[in-house]
Amino acid sequence: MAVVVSCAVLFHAFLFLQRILLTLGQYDICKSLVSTDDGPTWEYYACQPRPMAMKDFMQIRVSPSDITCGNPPQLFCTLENPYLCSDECDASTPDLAHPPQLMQDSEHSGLITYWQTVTWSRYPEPLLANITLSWNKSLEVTDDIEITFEYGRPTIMVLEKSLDKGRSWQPYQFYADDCMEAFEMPAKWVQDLSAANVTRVICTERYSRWVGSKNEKVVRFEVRERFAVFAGPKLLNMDNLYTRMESMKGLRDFFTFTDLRLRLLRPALGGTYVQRDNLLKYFYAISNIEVLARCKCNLHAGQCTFRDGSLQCDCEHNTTGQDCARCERGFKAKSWKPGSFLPTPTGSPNTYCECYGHSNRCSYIDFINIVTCVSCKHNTRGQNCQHCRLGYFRNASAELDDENVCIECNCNQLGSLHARCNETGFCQCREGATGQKCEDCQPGYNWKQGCVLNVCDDELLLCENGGTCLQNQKCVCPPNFKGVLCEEALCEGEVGCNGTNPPTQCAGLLGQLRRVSRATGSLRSLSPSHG
Ligand SMILES: *[C@@H]1O[C@H](CO)[C@@H](O)[C@H](O)[C@H]1NC(C)=O
Ligand SMILES: *[C@@H]1O[C@H](CO)[C@@H](O)[C@H](O)[C@H]1NC(C)=O
Ligand SMILES: *[C@@H]1O[C@H](CO)[C@@H](O)[C@H](O)[C@H]1NC(C)=O
Ligand SMILES: *[C@@H]1O[C@H](CO)[C@@H](O)[C@H](O)[C@H]1NC(C)=O
Ligand SMILES: *[C@@H]1O[C@H](CO)[C@@H](O)[C@H](O)[C@H]1NC(C)=O
Ligand SMILES: *[C@@H]1O[C@H](CO)[C@@H](O)[C@H](O)[C@H]1NC(C)=O
Ligand SMILES: *[C@@H]1O[C@H](CO)[C@@H](O)[C@H](O)[C@H]1NC(C)=O
Ligand SMILES: [Ca+2]
Repeated sequence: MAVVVSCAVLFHAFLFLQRILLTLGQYDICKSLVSTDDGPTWEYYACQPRPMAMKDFMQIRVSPSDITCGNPPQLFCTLENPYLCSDECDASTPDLAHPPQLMQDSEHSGLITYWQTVTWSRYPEPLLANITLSWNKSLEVTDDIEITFEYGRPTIMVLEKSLDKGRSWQPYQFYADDCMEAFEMPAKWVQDLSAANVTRVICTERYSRWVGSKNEKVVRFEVRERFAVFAGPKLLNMDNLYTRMESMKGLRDFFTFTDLRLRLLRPALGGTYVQRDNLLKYFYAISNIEVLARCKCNLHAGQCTFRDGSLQCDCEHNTTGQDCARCERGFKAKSWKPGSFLPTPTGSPNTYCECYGHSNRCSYIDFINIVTCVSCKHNTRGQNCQHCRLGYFRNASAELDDENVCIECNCNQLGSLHARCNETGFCQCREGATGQKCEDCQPGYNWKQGCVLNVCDDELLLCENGGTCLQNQKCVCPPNFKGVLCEEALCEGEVGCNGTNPPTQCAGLLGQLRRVSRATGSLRSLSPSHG
């Protein structure tokens, strides 16, 4: 027995720990001081406030106005004790009153306290009640919404939500003991939802069938099971969920609301038909409404506080407003954007339009986990359009969001190796070329569709024996000489030769030596001695 108990304790400790882990550790800081070569600077991240028990901040309204029991005082009984109708609801006696605020009190004493309605004495007119929960603030639900019913759960009800502080409403989930009969909808289980239909509004019979009023008191809106579609059954892969939140249209909004409304349409019946002879056992009673959620701050705040009667994000990243949905005064020039869960794990604040105004489209690349700008304009490129395209360099005196930030390298096609240049606009030159754009030639070279090594010139590579240098490329030799520098006498057999062969051979060698030294620069000191 002792073993069983400790296992149970361990198991609950584990569940508790897992709940904590789920809610902590991710996207909880907005910025941090990091050291760089230029000294410490702020780095900014996507951030969101911790989840809170939102029942502490909700405004409850019930309608119709005379639905709460006790005015005038009345008797009621229960489904499990239908003939002992001696319990009393009396609004004027604190111990016997069941006002709406008992749905959100904290029950420290261990005593269950609950709101209770009048009984169904007007049957067959339906017993209808609306409970509206308002926060005057966008919230993002982080855990199951749990509504605890005393004396049995309703056989028909609808949970609705509003995203605009009650101006418009939409159904969130339908609940009935027979979905077809009540709503003409097939009964579904949240477990059956897949990635493709996780935001589908379903009707469930799971919380409406009679199992005894003590056994199952809770009606749930299943948030964790929906998260699990992406994060796995133990919600360990939250990164995947956050990634989907970013990329899947409507997913974040599905978990967002400013108000909730419970429309109670038919009370618990005890598993049978309505018994007209004892209507005092039909009513609604709710002891608790648990809503674990965080303030929606568009990933621009790590804290949310209750000020001036409503929750407000403590905005960072130069944003402001209740949901950090605007730029702070003085930051209007940069258009506002929500932060992004991506790239994981820190996300990005998107403080500046992250493409520096060179693109207005971003896309998420799944397999390398980055958000990147699409179709950067103004000759920019890169994840944030923060670099210059190939063949352009950064204008050092222009801001990154300037249209003129990238200047064309303009490298001379013939003089340079490629179109790229360095940060100051210098191109990489081919052999012999020089200048910022490689449009000039080094000494010893001359421009001829690029810089070409001189064959002859007026300084070192002189044409010999009276030859003349033609455009540095060719010695035009007198009739009886040949060779690159006209250094070889033209011998027609043995006849024409007058015994000067040895010296001309020597001159030919010298010419070759000079050319080699021009090219390498290493033998330069040899040449002038013979010049
Ligand atoms: C509950 O709210 C719905 C939607 O606004 C409304 O049509 C209905 O009359 C309300 N019911 C009660 C009992 O107030
Ligand atoms: C709701 O919140 C807004 C923004 O903080 C505030 O201006 C307004 O007065 C609040 N309304 C109510 C009814 O509290
Ligand atoms: C959701 O999709 C799955 C399969 O992708 C299907 O089995 C299930 O019935 C769908 N649920 C609803 C409510 O449409
Ligand atoms: C907010 O503005 C201040 C002052 O101009 C600036 O130093 C800071 O970097 C901005 N914060 C972000 C996240 O851009
Ligand atoms: C560099 O940027 C400055 C500031 O925008 C601009 O005045 C200048 O003309 C730009 N230089 C070039 C070469 O485009
Ligand atoms: C660019 O290249 C030129 C020439 O090689 C050099 O003088 C300059 O320092 C280089 N600039 C940078 C930023 O590397
Ligand atoms: C030998 O060559 C020189 C010039 O290179 C010339 O002046 C001389 O007449 C030539 N002698 C003979 C025998 O051909
Ligand atoms: Ca209570």
